[in-house]
Amino acid sequence: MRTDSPKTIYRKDYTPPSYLVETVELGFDLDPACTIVASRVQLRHNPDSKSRDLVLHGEAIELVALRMNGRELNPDQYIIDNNILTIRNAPVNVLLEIETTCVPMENTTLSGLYTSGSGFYTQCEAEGFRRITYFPDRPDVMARYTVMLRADKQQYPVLLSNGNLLEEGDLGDGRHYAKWEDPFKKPSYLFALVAARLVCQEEKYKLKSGREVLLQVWVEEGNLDKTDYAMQSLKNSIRWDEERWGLELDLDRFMIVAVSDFNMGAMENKGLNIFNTKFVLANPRTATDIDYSGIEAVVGHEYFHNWTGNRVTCRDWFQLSLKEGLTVFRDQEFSADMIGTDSGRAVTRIDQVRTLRQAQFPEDAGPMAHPVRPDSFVEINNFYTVTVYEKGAEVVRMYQTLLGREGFRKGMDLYFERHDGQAVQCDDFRAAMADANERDLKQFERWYSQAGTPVVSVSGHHDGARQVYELTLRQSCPATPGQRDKKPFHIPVAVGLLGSDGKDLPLTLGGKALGTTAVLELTAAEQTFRFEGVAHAPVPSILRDFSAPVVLEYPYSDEELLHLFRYDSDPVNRWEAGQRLAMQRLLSLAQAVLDNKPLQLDDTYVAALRAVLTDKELDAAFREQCLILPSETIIAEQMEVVHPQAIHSARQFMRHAIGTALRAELLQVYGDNATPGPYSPDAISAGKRGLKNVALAYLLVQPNTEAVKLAGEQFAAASNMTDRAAALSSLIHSGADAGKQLDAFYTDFKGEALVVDKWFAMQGSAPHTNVAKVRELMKHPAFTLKNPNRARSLLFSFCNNNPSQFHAADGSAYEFWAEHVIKLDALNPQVAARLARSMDRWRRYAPALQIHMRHALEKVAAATPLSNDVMEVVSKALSN
Ligand code: B3K
Ligand code: ZN
Repeated sequence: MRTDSPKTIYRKDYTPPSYLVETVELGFDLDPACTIVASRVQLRHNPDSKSRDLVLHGEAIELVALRMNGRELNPDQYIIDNNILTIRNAPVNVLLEIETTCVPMENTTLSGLYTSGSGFYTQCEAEGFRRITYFPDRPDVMARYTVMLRADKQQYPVLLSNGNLLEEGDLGDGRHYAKWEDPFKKPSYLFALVAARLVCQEEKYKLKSGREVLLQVWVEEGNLDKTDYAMQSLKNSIRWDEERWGLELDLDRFMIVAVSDFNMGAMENKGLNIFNTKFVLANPRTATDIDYSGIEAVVGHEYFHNWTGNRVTCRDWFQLSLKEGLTVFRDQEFSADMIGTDSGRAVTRIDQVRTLRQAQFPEDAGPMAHPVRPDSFVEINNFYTVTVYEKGAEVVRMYQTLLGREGFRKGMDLYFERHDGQAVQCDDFRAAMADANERDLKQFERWYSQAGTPVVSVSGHHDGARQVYELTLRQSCPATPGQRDKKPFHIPVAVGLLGSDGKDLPLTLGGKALGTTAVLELTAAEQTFRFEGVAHAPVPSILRDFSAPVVLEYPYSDEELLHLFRYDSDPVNRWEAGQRLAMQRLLSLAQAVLDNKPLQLDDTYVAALRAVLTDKELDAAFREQCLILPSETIIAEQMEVVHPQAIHSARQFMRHAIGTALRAELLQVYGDNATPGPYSPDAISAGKRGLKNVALAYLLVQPNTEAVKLAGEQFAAASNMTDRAAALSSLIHSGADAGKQLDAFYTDFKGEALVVDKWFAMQGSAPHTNVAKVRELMKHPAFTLKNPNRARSLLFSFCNNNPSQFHAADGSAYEFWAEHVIKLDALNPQVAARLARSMDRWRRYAPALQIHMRHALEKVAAATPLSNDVMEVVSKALSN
């Protein structure tokens, strides 16, 4: 909690650490009420630093003893101020022996050492290690760790830490010990320990080199029937990293531990990944297709960090995207390669585009906008954002688009060759890419330094006489907080041209044949590209595969979009044409709602959708994507002034009109895409379930006997969670009376926390759930604010995924938001600050709503005490 006013940290103020750590020996006497931590740290003065002040961080811990080079230090020989312990003018070589205590059972922040259920767990990224012991807790201090754990044997039979187990045994007094050593030097944020009553699925696995490694997935008793998919995903990740990047697992043992109280998805601690149960536990009865693909992605992500993050780490937290953007890109490629088909790959890409538009573009246009490599922060935990992660991944993807797959691989190889074992910067990655390919990537740096989503406006001109088709591209980027004027970006724009028969034209630029997709490099504010040998005016397919994270403007006519929607050989742009057609209609419908005009949907659009829906040549998963309309949030981003109820009515009207007009086809598709037999999470089966369930949702936009019956039958007969949850969700979202099913679902699954989360989430996001209903649900015995997954399941679902109720005209939901941001903050500032972000875009709403929103924001800003985390978010929202 804040004691003085929050301090802003600037990237430009970086200075090297004054002391480097060679070795760390940690001893833990684990007790929930008072854990004793003894630390022996061997330090050496850093020749790159002028300062001889030895600086250690420490937070929420009690200092019991401090010895330097064998001598006890008196309180007048060091200063503790604002969580920083400084020993002035220390000698060149220092051996520190530090004894501290902490109270894991009272640590509700879930940062540092905490208890969950009956076990101990740690989370040290970004700055949690300082909540365990005094230490230079910064990522550019890398050291070798040895860890001794001591705990009651009955209660904590399993004692784990990073690296290899050296020895274990009894201590004689009912306690036991385990000693671990990590052979690799690492920054403190990668330290981890677990002490708990757990069981594991384990397996010996042979690497390509022939070396055998031990893989373990640790869970609480009773969950061993839900670890197969995580284990399989881990093995796939290991294999893929070897095959695609030549990167081998460097340890003899690799462990995953699942814990139910966790602030985010998972954590890549060296050799001991700690996971939110949500991204480990799955069986067909409890997990949906989306859960399965989430597990694959997150297991992959954390495993891939072993090289991109752990072996090569970040110099400082401003460089966070160096590891996160790159590792998200790697997990995206992994998931796409696991599906293996081009259209499956396209579906994963469509999902990524949707995430960018749903969350990253709004962030880039709001008060928390920041460059992929931020220049300042108050609380680093607020910068684990969609910009650093997902836009960061887009930036990495653009290197690959510009350099080609081979060129990109050369850059990766050089990056590891140069920087293995180091803590480096985003610039070092860019330099490796440039040097390995002998390319000038200077201008590309702006993707790291400039915030905001660039807009690329394109116009086309066909000259029949000269058989030339000209594309003129102009770029601009809106102002963001602290950055008014932006310089041009280096933007890869992949382009194809479609003839009137729908086929791709061969492309020639400056006499050079370029196949059917050309990557144009837009580097100036305006550039014109002349395609030669184009006899007839084509339809341009621009930004294929979403080749850059930009907003594309092109004055497409309906006819052109229908042409692309029908023929584009690039599936992402084919989908995109459908989204544009839908968006135009959604925006005019929303306007019609506001103007009190009758609502209508044209047959042309419905016919185009029908053609895709019934095209059996297309993968089910792709058809599903084409059927999903832009979300209410994405529509809101297109409007000058946001009226959430009008958007909701427009979208519901359109869904209902589609459901009615295509009833017969939807029923047919519903029947055709059943997946009888044992459940399999593979992409084809998941695609079928996805299409079938989106068809069901269209048939059930409003309650009607036939569809209610269909959903009821699906719910009762479902042999897997995907179908069961989809049926229940369709019922609830339609406003049908689903009381019976809701009760049955709860009764069946009340012992499965992750399923109970779904039960809350479905209700929180249903458009009939108002704030009164949410308050009532919070009284349910299964609800608690203390567990982040549970808090997110209801509160975040309501505040982020139920816009028509969250923005109720009387402002009652904003009051509710303020109340719970404050309540959560007292427990867990990181989770509270995430909820605080729900109000980011408040200035775009209708004036009457803005008044209530400002009031709610001011209420939070005035609360005392208030964490730096929440303070930073709300003060940025309120400032101009
Ligand atoms: N590196 C962690 C995130 C830590 C978040 C700290 N607030 C998970 C990941 O990105 O893999
Ligand atoms: Zn990560």
